Amino acid sequence: MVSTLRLVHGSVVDQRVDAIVNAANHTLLGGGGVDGAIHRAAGPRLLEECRTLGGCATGEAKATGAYDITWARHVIHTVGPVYSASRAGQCRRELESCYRRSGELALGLGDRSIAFPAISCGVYGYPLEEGLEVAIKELASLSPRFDLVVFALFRSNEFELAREVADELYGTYLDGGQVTVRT
Ligand code: AR6
Repeated sequence: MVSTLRLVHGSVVDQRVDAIVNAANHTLLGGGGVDGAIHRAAGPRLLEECRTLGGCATGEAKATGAYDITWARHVIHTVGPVYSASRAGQCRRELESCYRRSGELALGLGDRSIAFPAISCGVYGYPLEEGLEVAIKELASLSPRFDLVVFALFRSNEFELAREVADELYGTYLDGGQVTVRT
């Protein structure tokens, strides 16, 4: 298939897309990591809207405006699993669901481009290689339905490992520091 998934070394907040996905927590009231960065960039009106949403379950997603992230139309807040080896299968299904539900929500709102962080791969402790593999498989299957899907890897080790995983799964080519995956 000719659709592409772009892997980028950088913050999801800096991607010029319609929908920016946030790796949030159940409260949707902000936190550290990428959640903190998105709230800082979007400004206090984001928190005001989040307060009206009544939280979010693991594996689900909810949409808000993007406010001071002026080029974006929506922030899609999703809650990844807190990793536990004794519930590994359930964690994987929940992580898959985060990517799928976020993508479907954005499509339903008319967004044509979307950028994702590596959900659960930071504070929530998902094993990095498997977390990236789940992400890349889910994003590759979403990509034909968007004009652009970006997977933004914030840390160097995440970006390098994501390139390797994408290369193994689909084959990749380097394009100005970005990796394009043909699915
Ligand atoms: N800017 C952009 N990306 C970042 C930043 C940043 N400042 N910091 C981390 N990342 P994480 P999780 C990347 O921990 O594991 C929050 O407190 C990071 O490298 O943000 O899903 C929430 O409120 C990784 O690729 O999210 C929750 O309580 C990705 O963002 C909890 O953390 C996800 O790492 C969620 O944990």
